[in-house]
Amino acid sequence: MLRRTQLLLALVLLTVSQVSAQKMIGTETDAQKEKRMEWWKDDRFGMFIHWGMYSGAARHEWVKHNEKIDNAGYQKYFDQFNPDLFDPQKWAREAKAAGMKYAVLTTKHHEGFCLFDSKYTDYKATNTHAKRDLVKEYVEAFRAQGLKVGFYYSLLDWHHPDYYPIGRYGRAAGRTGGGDFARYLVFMNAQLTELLTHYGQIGGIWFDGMWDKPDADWHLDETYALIHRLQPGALVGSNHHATPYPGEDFQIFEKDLPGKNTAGFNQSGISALPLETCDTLNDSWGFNARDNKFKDPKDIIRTLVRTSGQDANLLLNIGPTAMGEVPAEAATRLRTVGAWLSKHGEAIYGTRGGPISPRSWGVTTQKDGRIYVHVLEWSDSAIVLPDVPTVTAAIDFETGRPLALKRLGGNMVVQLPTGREDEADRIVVLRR
Ligand code: FHN
Repeated sequence: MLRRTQLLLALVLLTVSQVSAQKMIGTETDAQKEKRMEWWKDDRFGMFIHWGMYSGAARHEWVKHNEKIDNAGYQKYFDQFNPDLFDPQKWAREAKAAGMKYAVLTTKHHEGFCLFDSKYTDYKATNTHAKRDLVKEYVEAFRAQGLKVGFYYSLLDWHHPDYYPIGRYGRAAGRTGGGDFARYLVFMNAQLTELLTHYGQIGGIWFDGMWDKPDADWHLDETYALIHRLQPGALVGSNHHATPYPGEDFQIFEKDLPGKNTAGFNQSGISALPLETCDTLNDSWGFNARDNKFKDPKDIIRTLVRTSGQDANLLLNIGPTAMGEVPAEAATRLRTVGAWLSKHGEAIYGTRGGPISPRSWGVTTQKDGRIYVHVLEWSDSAIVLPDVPTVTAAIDFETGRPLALKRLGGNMVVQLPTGREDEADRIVVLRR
């Protein structure tokens, strides 16, 4: 009864506030929007964290769907959830050491379990052995390391009875045969209000799961307006795999570089919005004890370089164990990337995509009148680049030594440092 009254009250408050919020979004100029997003574009690299009850199953975050587990069968992961070793400061230190500048944590994934103390559900960490608001601890720890915090929120919900009609996935996840989707949206907006009012300044909300019911009326304009009203600075992105909707601030590509679709998720081309690629260190997002397909650190660095060259961010995932530990395979990879960034970060942070469009051999980034040519796959001793007439000199990033630069029929032929062909990235700085 109390929960119903709370939801009704939330509905009234939301409706009133959405009207003024919608007006506000409409008045933001392009320049204001660019300013709002500047920190995020400058940061370039963030940590994605998939953590929930599924981490206890240790068989992929989709275990409830994959193994057709109903609510009763899934209850044991709730009962067992006891992250004794959860030390968000450790996570934050790992993120910082990796050179990441912001983070996005799954506050609620498709299973419906909330890591935060929401008054609109009992299905939350505070009711488990954890007995703590884990989102609060994450926020405090990451902020203390100077990292911006963001929240992932799954629109799709395999647990909530009002997520009805059920969508494409989790059909055997034990939901009832009825429910009120309008009430679900009120619940969702009420939870988002909690997330945006209880934890201080939030970098952004990262939605997922709309692809489960792409044709449902999600009233996105209302939800987005709500977010922008509660936190005008927060960014909104949704991983719906389609062309972005009004009110979204950036476009997300999953497990692929912007515009590519090798993994089968991305159904749309590149829009005019700022871009982000999200990717995994192995094949899974949530902790999966059977998934040992961890990527070569060099390839991870190259993905970061290629996203920067496309003027995009990289949100790189860790899937901590149910106890709260970052798997060692993930931690070592993060440290390798961090060590590389500590030397080469100048050519990544604060840059924008370079004047030469991405090529099979690599990409360019640019900042402060310098062009960084990132040579990723090329073994010859010189490279041919389209001429950028303002360029006056080429320099080896690593040693600061000049490299030969010749102009030839509308191209620049640039000498490459030799003997370093195996490195993740050879950077040539072009000075103007
Ligand atoms: O189903 C989810 C998946 O578990 C994970 O959260 C990723 C992250 O981009 N998004 C969904 C798949 O598109």
